[in-house]
Amino acid sequence: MFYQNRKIPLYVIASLLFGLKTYIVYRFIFNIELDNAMQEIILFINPFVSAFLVFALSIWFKEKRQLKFTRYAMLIGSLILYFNLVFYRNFTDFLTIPVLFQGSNAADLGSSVMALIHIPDILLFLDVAIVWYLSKKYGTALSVSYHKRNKVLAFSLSIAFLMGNYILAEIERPQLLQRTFDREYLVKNIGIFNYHIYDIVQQSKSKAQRVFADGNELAEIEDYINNNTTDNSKSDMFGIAKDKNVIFISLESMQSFVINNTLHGEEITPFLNDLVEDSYYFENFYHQTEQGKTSDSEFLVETGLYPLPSGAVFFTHGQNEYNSTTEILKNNGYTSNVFHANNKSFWNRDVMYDNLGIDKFYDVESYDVNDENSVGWGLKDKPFFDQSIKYLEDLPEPYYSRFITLTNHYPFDLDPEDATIDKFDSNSKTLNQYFQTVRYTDEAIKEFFSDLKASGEYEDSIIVLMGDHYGISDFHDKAMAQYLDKEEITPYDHIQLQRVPFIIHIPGQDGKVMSEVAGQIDVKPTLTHLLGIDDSDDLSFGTDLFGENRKGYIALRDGSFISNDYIYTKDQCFNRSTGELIAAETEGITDDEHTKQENACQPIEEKVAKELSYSDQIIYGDLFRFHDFKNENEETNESKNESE
Ligand code: GP9
Ligand code: MN
Repeated sequence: MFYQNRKIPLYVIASLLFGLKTYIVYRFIFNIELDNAMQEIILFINPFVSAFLVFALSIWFKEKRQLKFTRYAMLIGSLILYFNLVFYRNFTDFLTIPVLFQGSNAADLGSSVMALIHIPDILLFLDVAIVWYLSKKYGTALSVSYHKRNKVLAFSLSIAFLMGNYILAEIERPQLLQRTFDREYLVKNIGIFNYHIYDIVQQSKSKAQRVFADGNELAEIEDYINNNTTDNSKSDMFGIAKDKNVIFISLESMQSFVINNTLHGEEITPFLNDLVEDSYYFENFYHQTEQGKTSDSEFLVETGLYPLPSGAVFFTHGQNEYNSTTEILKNNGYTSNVFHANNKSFWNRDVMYDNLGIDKFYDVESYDVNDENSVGWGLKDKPFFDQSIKYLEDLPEPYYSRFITLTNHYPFDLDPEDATIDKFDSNSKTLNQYFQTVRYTDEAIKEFFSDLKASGEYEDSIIVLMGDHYGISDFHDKAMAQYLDKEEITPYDHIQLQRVPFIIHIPGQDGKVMSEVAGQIDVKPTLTHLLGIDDSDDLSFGTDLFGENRKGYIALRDGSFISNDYIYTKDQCFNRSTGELIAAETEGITDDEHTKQENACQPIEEKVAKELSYSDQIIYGDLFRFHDFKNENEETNESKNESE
């Protein structure tokens, strides 16, 4: 018989069958988006890599056990895949440990689970049946008894395949594991099984930190916040926008250097330049995001806490207790929603938005997206706003609605017919194109403003615009220096380039240019202040931008800071207005220089480090579950208690 003469071991058969099945499920049942050939290749490779990794382990067992191991691994693997499939049919998302064990998602699924199971699904267990049958029929003829050397070889081979897969994935999506963009990306690149392992490791890490916290840490943090970052004074702006709708526009990758600036003698952002004339425009406003990019900026706005030094807090701590801007506004009569034409699981938004109390997320499903109206990351900003208006008009007022734009996203691709300014000419294609997509977004906002006016939404609203994070990284410093007409981009310039626009437009008011040092951490108290909401019991690290008693510095997530007088980064302390280096904190500096440095940056540097670590402690320990916020809504408390 074929098997007796030329044995194809069961673990190889299992790897091939299971790999093929997984691929078919990825490719034809999950709706995984593939943008290029590389992604196709990775998606094809990874099911076989994962399957081989598991089934090749069987060779370490005795011959009989090998078969048993293979059969059960096959069955368990198929069940995991199938559970994901059933979950996916309902939520277009993959299972995560928190979703599995707590929260409302799993409960929602319970009631509809029968509808999600289809009869032909039985075919997905065909390979299990085949392997089961073969192993029963041919028995140990299908097992192998390798020498130790060969076992090690097979194992090394499976690890080498895994590494190869990972390297390809890293090329395709740098920092895949650190940034944890999206579950779909992870599944697409490393496969569903490795994704589950990754998820388990991540969750256990944060669970352990949470378990050891008991809330005692909060007293000290509260003290710090009350003494340093709470400003109970009320400026004459307090309540100026009471009960108005809040339309908050997150400007993808928009940096301040494009505002009131020109390229080829033309304004880059003509509409925003006009808008800042009759708005409060904060020209020294810094983004404070890290790896979580857009989601980090949302986190800052919603919580007034700092995002984490690595990973995206939306992912790692999406189930924590927060006292969100949304919840505070909702307790003051607001409804809340987010408009963003991307898939809802990106940055774990679906889970996090629920947790923050957002009523409705108008994700990509709410939009008509086709080849003509999309570019790069998806729906272009103009049709995005255009299609959003109808939803906005129907919302119960007052509403707090956040819009997240997308076109001005790396790599800043744009259809030629949408480009209304010529590219820049430098060695950086990225920067060259950036000006065009920035201009496109500027035009989209202009159209949105006229639609808001035409639909009558404008009058009853305040419109807040904020850049989410930088768009042009250090990698393009040479081209950036060329554009800014500088010899080079120094560490001081680098910090100054982290400024993003922050514009508060209150219809009927003049506004003015505000020069104070400000950051995304300040958005929450500023908003509640304008809306006349008392948030004196909130625990967050920002201060009202119109208030008198500001903190006097803005901390960036890497410990750099901008104070009224200094800019500190990479162990260097600069004079903020001149950019002159005060003293480098290196060994061998003279005593005199050292004293200068100590008097200048060091006290703030210590404060910043302390503040960042307090914020991290709150998140890692999920400390707000030990605290009662006045504004907290009862429903959130109840559902939280259930899931404890
Ligand atoms: C994705 C969009 C862009 O939904 O917000 O994310 P980013 O890469 O900028 O964080
Ligand atoms: Mn972004």
